[in-house]
Amino acid sequence: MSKRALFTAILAAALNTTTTAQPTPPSEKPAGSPAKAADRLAWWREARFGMFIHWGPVSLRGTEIGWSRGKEVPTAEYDALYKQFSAERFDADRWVALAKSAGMKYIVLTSKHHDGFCLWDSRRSDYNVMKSPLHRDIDRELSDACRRAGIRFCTYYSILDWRDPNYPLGEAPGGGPKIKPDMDTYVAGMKGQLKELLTNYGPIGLVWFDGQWEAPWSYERGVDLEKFVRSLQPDTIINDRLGPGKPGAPALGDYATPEQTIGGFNRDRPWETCMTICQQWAWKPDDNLKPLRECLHALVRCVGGDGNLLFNVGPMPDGRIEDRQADRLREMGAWLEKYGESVYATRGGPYMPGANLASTTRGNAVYLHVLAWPEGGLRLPALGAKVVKSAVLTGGKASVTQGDDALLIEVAPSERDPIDTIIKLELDREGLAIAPIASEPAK
Ligand code: FHN
Repeated sequence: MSKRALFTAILAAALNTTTTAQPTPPSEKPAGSPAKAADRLAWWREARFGMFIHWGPVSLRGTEIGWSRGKEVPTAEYDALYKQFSAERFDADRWVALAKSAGMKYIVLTSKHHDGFCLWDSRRSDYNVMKSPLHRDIDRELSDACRRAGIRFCTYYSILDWRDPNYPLGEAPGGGPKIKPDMDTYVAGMKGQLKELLTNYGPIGLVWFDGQWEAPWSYERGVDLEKFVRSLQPDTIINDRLGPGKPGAPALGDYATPEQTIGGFNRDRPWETCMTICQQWAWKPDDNLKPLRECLHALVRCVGGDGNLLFNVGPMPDGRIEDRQADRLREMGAWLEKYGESVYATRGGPYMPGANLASTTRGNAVYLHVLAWPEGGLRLPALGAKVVKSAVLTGGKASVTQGDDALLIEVAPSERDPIDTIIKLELDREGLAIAPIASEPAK
C-alpha cells in the first residue's frame, strides 16, 4: 500500500469515515510493476503504427548497415565512410511530415547500430556525426521535429558494437592499438552514451535495444541495463532485446519484437513486428519495394493479433527518403485516413487472424478485415454476442446472418475491396470481453 493510501486509511479511521481506495498515481507505481508497464504502454498500444529508420554513412555504399562492414565493404573503408557523409538534403521536418502522412505515431531512429557510428553529438565517442561533413546532431534535429509535430521520438541502440576495441567480438578500427577487450569498460561506455540519449534529448518514447545475442552479453547484464534506463526515464518503454532470454526467468523489457514476420495473436504480452518496406534495412539502390497490398495486410494482421507494426525505411546518403518509399507510405496514410478507426486504439480480435481475415475491436464495435473471400461468402464461428447493426466501411452493404453456431457474412463481389473489405459490427457487448475465436473452423 502506498504511503498516501496508508495515510488516508489512518485519517479515515480517526475520523470514523469510510474511504474508497484511491487509484495509485502512476508516479507511485514501481517502475517494473505490471500496472506501471500498462501506464507506460498505453500511448504505444493505441499508436499501432511506427516508422523505423536505419541510416548512417553506410548508405553511401548502399549495403546493409553493420553487417556489410568487413564483408561487402572492407573494414577500413567502412569505418572511413563518415568522412564523406554530408547528407546535404537531410531535413528532419520532412521525415516527420512523411511519418505523419503515413499515419505513423512514433519514429525509431538507429542512433547507434552495430557499426558503432553515433548519429548524435556524443562526448563518449569521436566516431559520431559531428565529425562528419554533415556536422549536425541528427537525434537533436529529429527529436525536436517530432516534438513539433506531436510524434513520439524513440531511439534504437545496439548493445553490440563491432568497432569498439573493448567489445570482445568486434574488429577494432584498422591501425588502432590492439587492447585486451574489457566488457566492464565497454558497458560503462554504453551507459554513458545511453545517459546522453536519455538526458539530453527530452522524453524518449521508447528504447529499441538490439544486438543482444552474442556471447559477451548476458541476461543479467540485460536486467542491469533495464534498471539503468528506467532510472533515467521511468516512462520510457523498452523492448525485449535487452539480453538473451533465460529459462524460468522473467522476460526482459515491455514487449516482444518479432522481426520480418507477423507476431502471433497475444493480448497478454505486448508485441511489435519490425519489418522493412523494401528488403534491406539500410538504403539499397533499386531494392524490392513491397506492394501496397502486402504493406496494408502486414499492418492489419499485426493489429488483428493485438500487436504493432514498426515499418522501416532506409534514407539515401543525401538524407532524403526515396520517392518510391515515400509514395508507398503516403498510400498507407491515405488508407488510414479513411479506415483508421479500425486500427488506432483498437485491440486484436475477437476473431484471431487467419488466411482470409483479421479483426479488431474497440468498445462494442468489432471490425472484420476480410483480406480474401472464400467461395460462397464468409462463414465464421459464432461470436457469442448479438450483432445489433453492421456497416461496410469500404463501401457497399453486407448481409449478416447469425446462427447458433456460425456467423455468415456476404458482400456482393462487385462491392468487395480488392485489398481489405472492412465490415463494422456493432455488438450488444464489449468486443474485448469476448474470448478469442479461431477465425477458421478447426480442420
Ligand atoms: O542485426 C540487426 C539488423 O541489422 C536490423 O537492425 C534488425 C532490425 O530489427 N535487427 C537486427 C537483426 O535482428
